[in-house]
Amino acid sequence: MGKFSKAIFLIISISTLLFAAACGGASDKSKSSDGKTTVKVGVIAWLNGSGASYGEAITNGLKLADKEINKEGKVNLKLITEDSAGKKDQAQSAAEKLINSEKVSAIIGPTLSTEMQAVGPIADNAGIPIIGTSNTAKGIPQIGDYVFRNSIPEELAIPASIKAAKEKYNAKKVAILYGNDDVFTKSGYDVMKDEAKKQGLEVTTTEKFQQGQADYKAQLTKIKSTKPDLILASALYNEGAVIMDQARKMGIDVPFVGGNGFNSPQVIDIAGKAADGLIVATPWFGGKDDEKVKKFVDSYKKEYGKEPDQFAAQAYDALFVLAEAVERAGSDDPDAIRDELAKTKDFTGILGKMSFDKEGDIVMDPTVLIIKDGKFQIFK
Ligand code: 1QQ
Repeated sequence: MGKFSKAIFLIISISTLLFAAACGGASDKSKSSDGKTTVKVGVIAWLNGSGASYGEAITNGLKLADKEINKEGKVNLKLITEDSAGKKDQAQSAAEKLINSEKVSAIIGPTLSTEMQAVGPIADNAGIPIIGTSNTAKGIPQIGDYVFRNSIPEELAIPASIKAAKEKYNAKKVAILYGNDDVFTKSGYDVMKDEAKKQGLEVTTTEKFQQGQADYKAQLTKIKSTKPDLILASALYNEGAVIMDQARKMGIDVPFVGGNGFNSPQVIDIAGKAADGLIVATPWFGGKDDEKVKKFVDSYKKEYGKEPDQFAAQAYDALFVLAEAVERAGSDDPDAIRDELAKTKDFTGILGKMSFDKEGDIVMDPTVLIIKDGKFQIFK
């Protein structure tokens, strides 16, 4: 090689090296042998304890979505799941492990708003996008730019169900009952209180309870004496179902309006007939005449031997939203994935059509359902 060609050779080699470095190791590593972008996704779910059915539905929905995405899609998502047991501290340690040791590029979860209030800031500070699929308290996506959710906030759901119940039963007076030691149940209460006022409903009494409480007779006796037309209750399914059971046994037969925590088939499993008359608003209705919904319900039943609930459906859609963002990003870079997630618009999943607003919150209309004859049905 002459001096000139040596110099050219050197320039070409250096530029090749510089180009490779600029492309970054992350995106190269993120391509599997079949050319698909491969991304590690952390999952934090409540899998043990009194609310384990929430986490079971969520992880079932995610596993089903993951199978379909990896089989048909253009990306490969590897789920790494951690149990939070519905506890803030455990959710926090799970997030730290997923971010620092597992080096995930995105997180789905955690289940409770109480947990997300602790985990959201950790993910946000680390620059890891996180999608809540079941958090409905106020202020969740506002935690930071990396925090999203595809669950309908209580601020949207509760006004819809109170309005429908008020109109149907010509209600004038409501009693309110809520858990005062959980971010979601308290947030639901705030909405119930404001909404009752807005809709001109008189609040006859406001009663509180704690998570894990077994006996609600004191609160229910008080409520019964005030003769409300409706009971607005903000509870997780375990407490909610016991409340309904005890209320019916005490001869309280007015309808209940509940928030997101009540929207679980567990309420029917635990309370049986006593769950009839519970009204909730939700983005999910499994009886919808829609090809995507039918296919999902069929595959879910085949895989897990039971009907999917709202928690399974929201988790399922969330993973597809993430998969599309990863596909557009074309890499496992968390910043690129976040930016693409933020652009999600008119995504059509089994919940219907959804977009993220500029804060990362869901834009979607809820459907009002009632439990009748032991089944969630459209409230008419
Ligand atoms: C929240 C909720 C719960 C009902 C999730 C299980 O909506 O904590 O925000």
